[in-house]
Amino acid sequence: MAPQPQLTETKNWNFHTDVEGLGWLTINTPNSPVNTLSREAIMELETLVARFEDLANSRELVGVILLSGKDSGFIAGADISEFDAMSDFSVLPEALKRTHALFQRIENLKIPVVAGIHGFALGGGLELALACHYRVAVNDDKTRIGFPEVNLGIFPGFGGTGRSIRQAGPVDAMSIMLSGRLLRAGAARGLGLVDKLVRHRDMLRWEARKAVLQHRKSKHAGLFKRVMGMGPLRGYAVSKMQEQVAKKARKEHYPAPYALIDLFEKHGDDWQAMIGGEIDAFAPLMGSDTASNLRRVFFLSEGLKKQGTKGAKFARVHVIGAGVMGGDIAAWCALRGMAVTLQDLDMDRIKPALDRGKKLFRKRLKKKFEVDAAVARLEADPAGKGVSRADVVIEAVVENLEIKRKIFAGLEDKLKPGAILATNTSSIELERIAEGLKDPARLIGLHFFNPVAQLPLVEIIRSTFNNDAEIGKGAAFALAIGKSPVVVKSAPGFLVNRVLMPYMLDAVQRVEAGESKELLDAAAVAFGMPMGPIELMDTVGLDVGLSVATELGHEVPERSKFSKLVTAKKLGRKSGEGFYKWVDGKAQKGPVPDHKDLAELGRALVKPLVDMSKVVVSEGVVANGDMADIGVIMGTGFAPFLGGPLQARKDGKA
Ligand code: 3H9
Repeated sequence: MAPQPQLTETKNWNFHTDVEGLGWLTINTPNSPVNTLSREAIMELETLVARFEDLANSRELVGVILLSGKDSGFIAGADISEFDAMSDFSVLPEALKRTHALFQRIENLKIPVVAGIHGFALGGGLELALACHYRVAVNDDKTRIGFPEVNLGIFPGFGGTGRSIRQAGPVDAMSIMLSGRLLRAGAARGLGLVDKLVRHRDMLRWEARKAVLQHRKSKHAGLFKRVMGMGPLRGYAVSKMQEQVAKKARKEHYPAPYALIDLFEKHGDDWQAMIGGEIDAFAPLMGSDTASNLRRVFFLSEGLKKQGTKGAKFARVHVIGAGVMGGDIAAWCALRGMAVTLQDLDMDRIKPALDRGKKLFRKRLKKKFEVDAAVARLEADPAGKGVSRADVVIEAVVENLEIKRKIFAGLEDKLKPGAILATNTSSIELERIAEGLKDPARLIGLHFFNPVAQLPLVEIIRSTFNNDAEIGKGAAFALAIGKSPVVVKSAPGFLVNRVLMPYMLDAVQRVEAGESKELLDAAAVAFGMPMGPIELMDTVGLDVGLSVATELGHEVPERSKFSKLVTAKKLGRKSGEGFYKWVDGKAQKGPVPDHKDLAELGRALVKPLVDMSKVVVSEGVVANGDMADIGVIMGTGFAPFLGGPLQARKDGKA
């Protein structure tokens, strides 16, 4: 009897067979821009897999091809919005066991199951793909493969720990899981996570079909890689991993990578035992405050992406001022694909910025032709010809009201209709700059942070003249260049400088009163800050710190050490000496004196920052506490595992 055509549709899946007896399984999560493995999707898949088992037994199915029904990508992982319910320990182990069993049944199917990957295959999505027998992926700019779980305070929980080790070997698999870094398809192929590459998405079905018909199996689960997990080598690998992880995160703040290393130490020689061990090690992580706060940070940063005028397009940017900020903003925009003109008084002033741009391109772009294209996109423009063609004009000259006003007066008539007009001022009220314009509503603030390439935040400064339209466009532009926008009222110090300054000044005063700067910096780091306040002041520059402090109304006595250092041009990192001496970009620190409770001292140190975060919310500088939390995390690096200063205060942690 000829096989009967099959068609099953559930909320998340579509399954049909074709005349060759191939089963096409497509995932399409309803009401979501990305596919996720929700509990519902997993339960539906259980029913489908039972069907595959029956059809395979009756030889009505030759193989199954798993694809995504969405352009956005393959599968973005388990559904993170369900995790709060899953952090209930009593349900979690059962849920994990059930998914483990399901993935094992897929692996045990007698017929080949092939995953066709385009776009994002992350976390649980990659784990499902790894339970298939063969993986084909599109080798383009959009495909990204990896395990971002550590960023959520957990590690892979659907069998990904063991299966990635089986495919890629322990060293590479652990490195991917511990770092959360995402791979391009070519790199994933190199490691064995992917078996075959195709150039375009429309070749995916064809290649996957071939793989099923030829009964191809992944060749990567080789003996060599299994051996690498064994014996004394593993002990060495474990100590190296611990060393690497310790450089980035403390165990008490981010337990997940440490728990994953422990799991590897116990079971790294047996990928199946590793999968089995996942369940017990996973549950406490999922229920931890760290994981809950990191989920909060994830959804808050997702929320930032929702801002901005939809469909706004930006192709050309003109930056005025080729100093550190202007030059680096211009280079960043060119890196992110914009055609940029950079204006300053003469070529001598522009050239260093172009050179820094080249360095950035070489660091961030892999291929020579990409670097060359970025270099070509960043153009010196001493005559300012780019203004009339630009979609965005950003002024980043010295903090001097008269000079800024003069520049803007000359710009207004030359601008393209609808172009954004912005200043990168960090201290001058926007209204005072805008006053001189024919249309003051046009000027917004786009406040970038130094170093531009490293800090994700851009404060979108709103003056009393602005309408939602200008602010929406500003936010859309920040997103277009890969930055995270937070809208902030034009008020002295905006958000980030306003909360940072009392924190840094309090630490400076403690040093002046005789406390050890090394101790204070170590205490802040023990609390969870990326850098201590004194090292930060040296990094920002003491002159900059002093001028922002003065603008914000803080009194810094002339006889203070701080003022004296500025007068003596000991400005911190950039001059080679500030509170610390600096050699090759590193603060030369003395030993940290003993202290009974570093973390407690750290809490006391960040208190002024936390208190000021509350004040800025009550003054309406940012829309609400969530915005303050995510803005402060992105602008200062404030301990993400605490969920932001206000969340930490609510939880009694700060
Ligand atoms: C995991 O898999 C654990 C397992 O090992 C074990 C579990 C027990 N869940 O960012 P976008 C939403 S952990 C729920 O604007 P993009 C997102 O919130 C998971 N929702 O698109 C947004 O919603 P809305 C490991 C998710 O193109 C919308 O989709 N995976 C999820 O800029 C669009 O997102 C990750 O950590 C999810 N997994 O970036 C990946 N993913 O429209 C997390 C996305 O309502 N996701 N949403 O605001 C990402 O990194 C990015 O979303 C992605 C796309 C790179 C995929």
